Amino acid sequence: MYEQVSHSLLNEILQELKVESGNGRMRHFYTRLGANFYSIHSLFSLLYGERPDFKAQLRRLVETLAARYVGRSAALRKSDLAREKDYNWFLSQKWVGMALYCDRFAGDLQGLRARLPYLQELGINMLHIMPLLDCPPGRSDGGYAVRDFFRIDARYGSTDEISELAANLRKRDMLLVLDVVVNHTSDEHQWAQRARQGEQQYLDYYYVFDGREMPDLYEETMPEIFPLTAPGNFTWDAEMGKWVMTVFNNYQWDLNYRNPAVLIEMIDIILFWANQGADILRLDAVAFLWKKIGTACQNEREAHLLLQIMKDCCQVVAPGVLFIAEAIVAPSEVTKYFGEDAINAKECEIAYNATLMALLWDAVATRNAVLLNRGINSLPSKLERATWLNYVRCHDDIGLGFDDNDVRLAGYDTVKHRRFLIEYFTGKFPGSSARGLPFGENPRTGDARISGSLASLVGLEVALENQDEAGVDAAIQTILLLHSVILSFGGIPLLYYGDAIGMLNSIEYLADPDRRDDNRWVHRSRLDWNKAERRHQPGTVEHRIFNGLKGLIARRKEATAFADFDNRHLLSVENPNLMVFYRACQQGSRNRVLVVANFSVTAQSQHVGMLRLHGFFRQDGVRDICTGECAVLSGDMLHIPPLTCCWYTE
Ligand code: OTU
Repeated sequence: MYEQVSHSLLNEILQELKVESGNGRMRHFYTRLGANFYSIHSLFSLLYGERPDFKAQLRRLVETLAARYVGRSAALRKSDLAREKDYNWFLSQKWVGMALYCDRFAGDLQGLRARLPYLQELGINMLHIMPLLDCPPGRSDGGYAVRDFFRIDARYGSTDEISELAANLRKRDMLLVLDVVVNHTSDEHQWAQRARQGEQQYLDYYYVFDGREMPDLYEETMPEIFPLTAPGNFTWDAEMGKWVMTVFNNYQWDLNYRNPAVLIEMIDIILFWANQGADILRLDAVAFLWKKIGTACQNEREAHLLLQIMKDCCQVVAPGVLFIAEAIVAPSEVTKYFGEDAINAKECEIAYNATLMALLWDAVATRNAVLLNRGINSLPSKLERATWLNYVRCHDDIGLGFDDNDVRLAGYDTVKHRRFLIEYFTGKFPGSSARGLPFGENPRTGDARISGSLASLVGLEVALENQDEAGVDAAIQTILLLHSVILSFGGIPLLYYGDAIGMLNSIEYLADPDRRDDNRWVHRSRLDWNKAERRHQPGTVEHRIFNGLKGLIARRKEATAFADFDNRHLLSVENPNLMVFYRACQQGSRNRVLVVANFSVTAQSQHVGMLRLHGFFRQDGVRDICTGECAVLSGDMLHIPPLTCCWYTE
């Protein structure tokens, strides 16, 4: 019944819009719209059904989709069709990503294009360029305070160069990932400017209030994201004479998705970038999309409904394009961004695995895998056609977002353990050689996160300063160990640009008044290409890291068991320093890979009895994929060198 209503409404809208259904060019559009409209209509009704302009808004949405479909190039449409057939294409082990800043890595887009061979040398075939859109110079939050969603910042080049780059990448069989900042705009965006001038249409794009009554109600339950630099969640705008919701920095105005016009604008923006040739879009801060008094204003059901509409609309216009959910939220919440009660992702196909990231850092500090194993065990399973983005470091800080219950079960006091981690990574804990900085310390709650480059956090900076060779070795081993885990865990590994050559912290940002209060810039330094050149000189730190990673990446791509078909089996072993899991090939049990990671700084042994139970070590033992040698056994004990992760095959 409802489906019929949906269907006739769609026909009515199409007639009003006078888009000819007989038009051959629009054939796939109609098929896909027909297939997705029931869902789009239901979701749109749930969110906006009470509004008198409901039908007009829905019509506007369909019109937007039709216009963007018309604008999609023949090449991209062809790729859509191919990916619709090979719909699990992104679960393959062949993909390995890197996130980088265009300017910090290569100056501008031309420079970036010239550096693609460097990425290919390492084996990278998925390129996430950090946000490129036009932002006000000083107040940009590293690109996340967008002033114009349709124009890239002139410093990088022209907007056309993006589609050229995308086409170039396609020829190299590389994927392009771009950001869409869906939660907020810069206060200099024209919507914000027009709101300031009192235009009601644009005041309705944001959460704007005359007095403190509503902001105070919201504040009762909203946490602070940047408590030191941007306390509270509202900013007084003197020009407007009103309070505006600014969850992140005070110049980032939160969009109000209670207004369907905002959703339609954002879908239009998403499809615009899909049409520029992006293969994957990273949707920033998706947990924050819906605000409700009396809640933390994160992970609300409506935020999920919004993402579902965005996905459905993308299925209609650009079905080959995937979404990454950037939702740095509790483990129990994060898998919901794939969509619940489904097989295929109905929100985002890919989600940042912040849980694994934080757990890996816990293992580095504690030198054991106790919490890591617990945390992985309680990571809710994901949908079949969905995958993780596994990373060690990214442009943001490290949040210690473990499940408190897991922390307790691991035998720690939740408060004391987090304090230990902060002390460890800021180098205050006795014996720690980490050089991180506390980020977002909240004096009220005692919370803090951590900034710092991978190399500095694992002690490379300190070891180099002290000319401590063993320390250098341990730091390099740790870098390779962590990457070895994200390359074998299941999902798409995402490297962070400086990490492949061991870039240290850079304090350059302190000289820039616009950046000095945000210490995340300590790990967003300019890539030192002289240093990168040393990757070709055997014996250098750069060579050891780069070459090590390059080998791991190549081996990953060969191991079909590493494709992500929910084929990871975590094994419980007696040795608390080890994480042990195996990956089984989708077809049959042959070709399995056993992953054994030792987080201790000393060699560890593990009885192979249990591994035998799982069919490993049947006869002569197993072969190490990376070295080609057999596993080191003495009697029935398997030996794993310190800070090492081995990939064994039968
Ligand atoms: C994201 O961050 C971006 O990655 C940050 O670089 C931006 O500053 C922020 O959004 C605002 O656009 O929203 O869902 O430091 O982990 O703010 C999580 C905390 C986010 C970040 C968090 C994150």
